[in-house]
Amino acid sequence: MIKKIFSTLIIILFATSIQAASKLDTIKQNGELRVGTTGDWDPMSMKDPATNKYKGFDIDVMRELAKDLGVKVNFVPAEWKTIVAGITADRYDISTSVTKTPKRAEVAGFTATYYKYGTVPLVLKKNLKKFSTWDSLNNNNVTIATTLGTSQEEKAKEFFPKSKLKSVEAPARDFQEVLAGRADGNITSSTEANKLIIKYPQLTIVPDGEKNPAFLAMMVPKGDKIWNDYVSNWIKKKQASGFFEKLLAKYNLKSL
Ligand code: KH2
Repeated sequence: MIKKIFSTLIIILFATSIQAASKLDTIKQNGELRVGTTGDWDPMSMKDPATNKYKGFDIDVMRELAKDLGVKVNFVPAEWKTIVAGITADRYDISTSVTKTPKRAEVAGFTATYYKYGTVPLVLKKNLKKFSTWDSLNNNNVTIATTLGTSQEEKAKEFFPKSKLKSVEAPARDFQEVLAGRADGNITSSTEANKLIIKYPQLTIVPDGEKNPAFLAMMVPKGDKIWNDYVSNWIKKKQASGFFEKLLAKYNLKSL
């Protein structure tokens, strides 16, 4: 009996040590880098519905990473509400950038960061008098729209504890609720807000300043230090060589 328990223990130990091998090895062996991406985040990851091809800042980053690894890149469709689960369930080796949040950090690893943004509220221009500050949106007769599974959904609870929160599921988006009058406001990155107010002139940014400086990074499996170090060092090397600077300019993004 004791012998049996002992040999089972040895087998378990052996099996876990095999599992602990780095993704870096499997990626090289398979000749493929599997990248989870949502394809709905302008300008980070955008899927062209006509061709089903991905493009964007993070797509260029991942193509370059795969090129430097000497492997081909395979973009795996992901959704915001399950993007973290895709990492823990090994559906992909890495994700395109997401906002670093404490909740995500509990189960996934974050690489070095390469982009920072601030958060702003969007409201209808015709309501600007009523909603001219962050504070004016924190009220029990106010509805704030969020998109399920995003960092904005996490943050809205903190910013607007008194307000009603309404979460919609992508491809539906929070700002569409504001446009349709079903919500009074939503929050998003200043980068996206500046694009949206051009596309939808009915919308405006609440002129009360940015909050919540947030950092973007790729997600990798939590325990895999070798793979995380590899990608993080690659990011630093590419920052030093000017690769990121050029790419930020290509997509009209501010540098870190
Ligand atoms: S985050 C990304 O990592 N966004 O901050 C959120 O959760 C991206 C704002 C869903 C595309 C649709 C744009 C929400």
